Amino acid sequence: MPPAPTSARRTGEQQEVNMDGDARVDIVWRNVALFTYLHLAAFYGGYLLITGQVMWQTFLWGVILHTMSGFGITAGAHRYWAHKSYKAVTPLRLLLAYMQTLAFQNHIYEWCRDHRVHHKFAETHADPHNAKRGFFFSHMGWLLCKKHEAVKVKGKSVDMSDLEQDPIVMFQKKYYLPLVLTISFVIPTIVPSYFWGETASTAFLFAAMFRYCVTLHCTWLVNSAAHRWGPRPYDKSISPAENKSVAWWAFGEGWHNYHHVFPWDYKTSEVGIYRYNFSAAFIDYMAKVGWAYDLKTVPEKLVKQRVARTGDGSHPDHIHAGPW
Ligand code: ST9
Ligand code: ZN
Ligand code: ZN
Repeated sequence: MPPAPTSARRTGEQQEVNMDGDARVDIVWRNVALFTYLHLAAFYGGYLLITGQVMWQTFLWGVILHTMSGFGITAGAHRYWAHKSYKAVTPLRLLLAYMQTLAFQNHIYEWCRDHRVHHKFAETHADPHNAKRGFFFSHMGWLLCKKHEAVKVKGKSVDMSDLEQDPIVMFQKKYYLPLVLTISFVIPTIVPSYFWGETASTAFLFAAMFRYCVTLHCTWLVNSAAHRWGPRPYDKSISPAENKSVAWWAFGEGWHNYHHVFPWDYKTSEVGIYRYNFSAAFIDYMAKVGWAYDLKTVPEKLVKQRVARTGDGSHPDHIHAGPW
C-alpha cells in the first residue's frame, strides 16, 4: 500500500500554521442570535429580581445552582479533568459531571480539549481564546466565530486519551444535548414552580437564564480580565496575572499567573497568600470526607525559586507586603 500523503501524516506539532499574524473573523450568526437572546432573557430575569418579583426561595435556588455549576467548572472540568490535579472516587466524579453539565459550557471533553490547547499554546492563534486578540474576543467573542485554523491543527497534538478512557466523560459527551437541556434548563425551571409555587416564566428567566449568564461571565473573566490586569509575581514574561476581583467572582480561579506557571496545583494558587479560593476549600472538604485524594501541590522551595528567577518583584517575598 502506498504511504499516506505527507500532509495527512503530519501531526499538529509539525504542521505549519499562522500562529501570530492577522486573523480572519468568520462570524457564526447562529451563536450571535443565541447569545443575544440569552442576554435579553437574563436582563429580564435580573429586572424581575431587583423589582422584587422573584420569590426568596427562587433567589436562593439560583444562588445554589450558580455555586454548583461554578464548582462543576472549577473543581470538575478545570482542576480535575483538564489538569488532573487530584484524584476522585466515582460518586464525586458523578457529582462533578452533573454540576459541569449544569454550567452548560460544552461537554467535559470539549471544555478540556480547548483548555489544554489554551495552556499549551497560550496567546497564539492556536489558543482558542487568545487574549492578544483583545478583551472582547478572549471574553466571549471566541464563541461567536469560527475557530482559527491553528486551534484545530495544533490542537491535534494535545493528548486526550485519558478522557477518552473515562466512561463518565464519554457518556456525557454522547448524550450531551438531552442532558444539558434537562439539567441546566428544565430542572432549574420545574423545581421552583413545583415546590414553592413560583411562576414557570420567572423560574426560567431567573434560575435558568439569569443564573446561567452570570456563571458564564464569571468564568469568561478568567480568560479576559485575568489575562490582562494584575501583578505577575511568578512569571513576568506571560500575560496571565494575579487578579483579586476575578478570584472572587470565579471561585479562586483569578490567581492566573501562578496557575499558568504551576498548572498541576489543585489550588491554582499559592497557599497561605491567597484568598477567595472557594474551589480549593471544596476540594479540601472532599478530601476530608475521603472523596478526593492525591491532591497535587508545588513545594514552597520551587515556588520561591521561580519567584526569584522570573517574577516581576510584586511577590510578598520580594516586597514584604504584597499588593493583596
Ligand atoms: C463556554 C466555555 O462558555 C467557557 C470556557 C472557559 C474556559 C475558562 C478557563 C479558565 C479556568 C477555569 C475558570 C473557571 C471559573 C468558573 C467560575 C464560575 C463561578 N483542539 O468547535 P468547532 C477541531 S461554552 C483540537 O465546531 P468551529 C475538532 O476536530 C458556552 N481540535 O469549530 C472539531 O471537531 P470535533 C456554551 C479542535 O466550526 C472541529 O475542529 N457553548 C479544537 O470553528 C470543529 O470544532 C457554546 O456557546 C481543539 N481545541 O466552531 C458553543 N477545537 O469537536 C460555542 C476544535 O467533532 N461553540 N477542534 O472533534 C461553537 O459553537 C463552536 O465551537 C464555534 C467554533 C462556533 C465557537
Ligand atoms: Zn489562562
Ligand atoms: Zn488551567
